[in-house]
Amino acid sequence: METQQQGGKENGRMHMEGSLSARDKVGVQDFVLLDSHTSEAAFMDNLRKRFQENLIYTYIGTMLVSVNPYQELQLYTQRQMELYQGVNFIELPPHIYAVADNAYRVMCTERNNHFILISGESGSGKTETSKKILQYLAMTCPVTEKLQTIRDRLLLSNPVLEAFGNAKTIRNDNSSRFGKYMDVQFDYKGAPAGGHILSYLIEKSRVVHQNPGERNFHIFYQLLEGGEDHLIRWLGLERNPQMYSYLIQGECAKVSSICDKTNWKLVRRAFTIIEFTEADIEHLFGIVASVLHLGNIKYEEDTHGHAIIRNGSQMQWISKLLGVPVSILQEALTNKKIEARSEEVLSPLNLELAYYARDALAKAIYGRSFNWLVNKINSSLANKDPPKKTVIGLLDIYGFEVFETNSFEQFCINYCNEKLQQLFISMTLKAEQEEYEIEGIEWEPVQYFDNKIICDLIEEKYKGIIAIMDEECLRPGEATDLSFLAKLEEKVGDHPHFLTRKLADPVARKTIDWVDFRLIHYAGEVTYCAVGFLEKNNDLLYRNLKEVVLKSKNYILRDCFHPTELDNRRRPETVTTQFKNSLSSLIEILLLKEPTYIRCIKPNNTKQPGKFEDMLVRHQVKYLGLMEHLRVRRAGFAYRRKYEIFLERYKSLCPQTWPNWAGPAREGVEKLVKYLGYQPNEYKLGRTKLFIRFPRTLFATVDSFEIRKHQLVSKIQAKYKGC
Ligand code: AOV
Ligand code: MG
Repeated sequence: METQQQGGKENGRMHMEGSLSARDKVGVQDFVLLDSHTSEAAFMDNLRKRFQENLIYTYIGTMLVSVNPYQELQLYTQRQMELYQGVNFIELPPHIYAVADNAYRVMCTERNNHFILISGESGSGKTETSKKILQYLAMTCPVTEKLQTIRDRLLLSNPVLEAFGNAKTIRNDNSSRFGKYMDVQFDYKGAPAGGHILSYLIEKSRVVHQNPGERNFHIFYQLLEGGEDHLIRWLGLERNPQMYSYLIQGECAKVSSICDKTNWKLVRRAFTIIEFTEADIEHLFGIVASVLHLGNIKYEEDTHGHAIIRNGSQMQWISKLLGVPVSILQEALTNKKIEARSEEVLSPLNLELAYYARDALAKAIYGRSFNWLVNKINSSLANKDPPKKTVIGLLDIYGFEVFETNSFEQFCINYCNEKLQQLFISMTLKAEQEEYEIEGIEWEPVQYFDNKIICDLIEEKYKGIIAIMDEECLRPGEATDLSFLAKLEEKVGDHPHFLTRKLADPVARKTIDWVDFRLIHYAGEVTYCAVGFLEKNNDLLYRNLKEVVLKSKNYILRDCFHPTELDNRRRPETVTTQFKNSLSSLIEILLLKEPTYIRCIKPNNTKQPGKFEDMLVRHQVKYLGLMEHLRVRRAGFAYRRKYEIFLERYKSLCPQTWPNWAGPAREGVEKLVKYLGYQPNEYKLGRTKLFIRFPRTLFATVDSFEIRKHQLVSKIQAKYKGC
C-alpha cells in the first residue's frame, strides 16, 4: 500500500526528473540533483517538502539523510523488504533498506567487510534505524534451518540490551545510555551466521540518580510491572516503583509511550532464545533487585558520627540475593578498610561516605552485570564454524546531547560524537579530496570544518582535558573539582574551543555556580558542571566492597569481578582513559571496513509528528557537514574502483575484455566503460582507479543477478531439505 503511495509520489529518479510538478511537490530524492546545489535554502526546502509528504529519506549520493517522522509510517513492511532486495539502490525511493541492501550486495560480490555508521543527535532516530537495518538483514538474507536460531538471537539481542541499557531522558523516551557496535557475520552464501557486540561505557550514574523527567534503566520498571508473581516474591520486591528511591527521583516512573509490561514479555522471550537458564535469570535479577534494595537502605548516625544501618530488612534481601552473609555486608557498607603498614584497619564511615559507598556498590554491580549480559549474548551469537566470514558492522551510539546541567556523562557522550564526526570527516571529505589529488584528478577543493582540533583538546596526550583530569585523579585527597578547573584554565584556557569564567575571585570560587567550563563542540556550545568529574573518572569502589562481591555466591556477580582488582599496587585506568582507548580501537576496526553513512536529523524538540522546526534542522544540517558533503559529491565521482578489481568483476560485459584481457588493466577498463556507453565527461581514469560520476545500473545488474541467484538456490535447498 505504502509502496504504491511512495511510488506514486516518486517512482524512481527517472520519473522525478521527468515531472516538474511532482518535483515541486515532493522535492528530489537525491540532493545531488538539486539545481541550486550550493544553496542551503534549497537544501532546506527540499528536506522540508519531503518531510511534509512523509518522505523521510533523501540521498546525498550514496549517503542517506533521514528525518525522524515521530509517527509510524508503513515503510517497513514485509512487502517493502522484498521490494528492495537485490535492486540497485537508485531504482527505488531512498530507504534504509536500500543502503543496507547495497552494503550487503557489495559485501557478497567483493567479499569485503562493511560498516554502517548511524549518527545524529539524541532522539534523531539512530537506534530505530539500526534495529530496522538488522531486521532487514536478518529477514531478507537467505537462511538455512541451522542458522535460523542465530537469526532469532541476533534480532532478540536488541530488546534485552535496550531493557538494560536504555532509559527515558528529557530528549528521548528510549535513549541509548551505552554505545553499541554490532558485527553481523555472514557465511560465504551470504547467510547471517553469527554476530558480535562491543558495548561502550554505560551511564552507570543513572542507577542511583535521575534528573527531573527522566527514568532509571527500563528493566527496573519492566520487572516490577511485568515480572511473574513468584519471581517478584523471590526477589522480595513490591510492584509499585514509588517504593524505590532509585526509581523515583525523576518523578516519572510511568511513561505513556512505553508499555513496560509488553516489553518485559519480549525480554523474557529473548532470554529463552538466547539460552539463558532459569538460574541465569534468577541470579541476574537477584542483582537487579539488590540494586533496588540497596537504594532503600537508610543510614543513621550514632553518637560518634558514624553511619549505622538500623532497619535490616533490605540487608536480609541483599544478603540472600547476592549470597553474602549479612554481617559482612553490613560491615562493608559502613566501614572502609585501610592498609596501615602491613595491617588492615577498619575505619567507620560518616553518613556522606556511607551513602557514597552504597551508591558505588549499586553502580558497580549494575554496570558489571551489563557487561556480563553483553558477553553472554556474544557467546550465544558466536559462530563455531571456520572463520571465512564477512561482516556488516552497525554502529549505534548515544547521540550528542545538551541538558540544562551537563555532567561527566555528557562530556563522555559528546566526546564520543566528536570522534565519530572526525571519522566521518576523515573518511569522506578529507579522504575523498586527498584521493583525487593522489590519483591526479583535477579538483577544486571544498572547505570544511575539521573537528580534529576539538578531539585534540579533549584527548591529546599530556595536554588534553582527559590527561589533566587523570593527573588530578592521581592526587587523592588534594585535588578537588575546583583544582581541576583551575588546572584546565591554566593548561587549555587559551584554546579557541574552551571557555571558562575566570576563577580569579577566591570567594566566588566557593560558590557552585562557578564550577563550570564550556566547550565549543562541532555540534554546539555545551556548559559542563565540573562537580563530580574526578570522582566519576576514578570510579572508586572501596576495597572491602570488592571483597564482598568476590565472596558472593551469586555466580554472575562473582564472574564480574576479578581477584586481581584487590591488588593495591595495580592502579586501574581511569574511566575516561579506558573510554578513550576503546574508542580508538573502535576507530581502528572501522577504518578497515567499507563505510556507509546514515545521518539522522531530529525535526523538533517536542517529539511531535509533522513538525519541522527550521532553525533546529538547519543547525543540524550545518554541523553534520551535509552541505560540504553535497559539494564534494556533486563535483566528485560517486563510484570508484581499482582497475584490476573492476575489470575482473565486469569484463564479461564487453566482448573485447571477455574472457581475458591481456593488456594493462587500465586500458581494459577504458575499453569496457566506453563499450558500456559512458561519455568522456562521465568518468575519469586516475593513476590506479576508475572514477565514475554517476554510476548507472548497467554493471550493477550483474551483482543483483548473482545475489538473486544465491537466494533462489538457498530457498530451493531449504525447501528440499524440509521434504
Ligand atoms: P536515537 O537513538 O537517535 O536517540 P531513537 O532511534 O531512539 O533515537 O528515536 C527516538 C524516537 O523517535 C523513537 O523512540 C521513535 O518514537 C521515534 N522514531 C525514530 N525513528 C523513527 C521511524 N523511522 N519511524 C517512526 N518513529 C521513529 V539517543 O539513543 O537518545 O542518541 O541517545
Ligand atoms: Mg539510541
